[in-house]
Amino acid sequence: MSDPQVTLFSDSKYRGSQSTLSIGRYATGFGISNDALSSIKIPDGLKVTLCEHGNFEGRRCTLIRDTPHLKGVNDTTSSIIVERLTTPTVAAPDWMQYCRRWGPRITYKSSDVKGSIKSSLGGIPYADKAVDWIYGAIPEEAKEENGPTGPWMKGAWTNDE
Ligand SMILES: [Ca+2]
Repeated sequence: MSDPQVTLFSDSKYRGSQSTLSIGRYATGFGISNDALSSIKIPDGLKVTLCEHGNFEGRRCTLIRDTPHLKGVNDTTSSIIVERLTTPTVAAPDWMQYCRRWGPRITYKSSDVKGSIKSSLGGIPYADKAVDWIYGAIPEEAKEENGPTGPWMKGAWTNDE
C-alpha cells in the first residue's frame, strides 16, 4: 500500500497553491505559506490536527475528512500533525469536526440582551424586574456561544480566503 497523504490548499475548495504531507509532525512549515491554509483533502484513515501557532502551540482543530472550507480556522494554521486514525473511520461522528473557540466568536453583553428584552416588553410596569428575572432564567450556556459547532455550520466566514 502506498503511503497515505493529505493535500493542503491555500484557497478554499481545493484551489490555490498546494502541498502534500505524509504522516508526520510539521512544526514550522508544511509547503504552503504560514497562516494561508484554507482547504484540505484527507484520505480515510488519517487524522489531521491544525495548530494555531508553530511547534503545535495555540488552539487546535482536528479534522478527519475532506474539508473545502476551514471557516473558523481559515488562514490561521502554523503547524500540523498528520497521523493515523486509531478508531475505524466509519465510527467517526460528525462532531469530530468541531472547531469552536478558535476563530470568530460572538459574545453578547448582558446589558444588550436585557435591553432588547425590555424593548420587546414595550414598557409594561415592573419591566426592569421582569427582565432581570427572565435573563436570570436563561442558562449560562445560552448567553455565550460556547457549544461545539462544526465549521460547516458556521456562517461567519464568507470569503474564500
Ligand atoms: Ca488562504
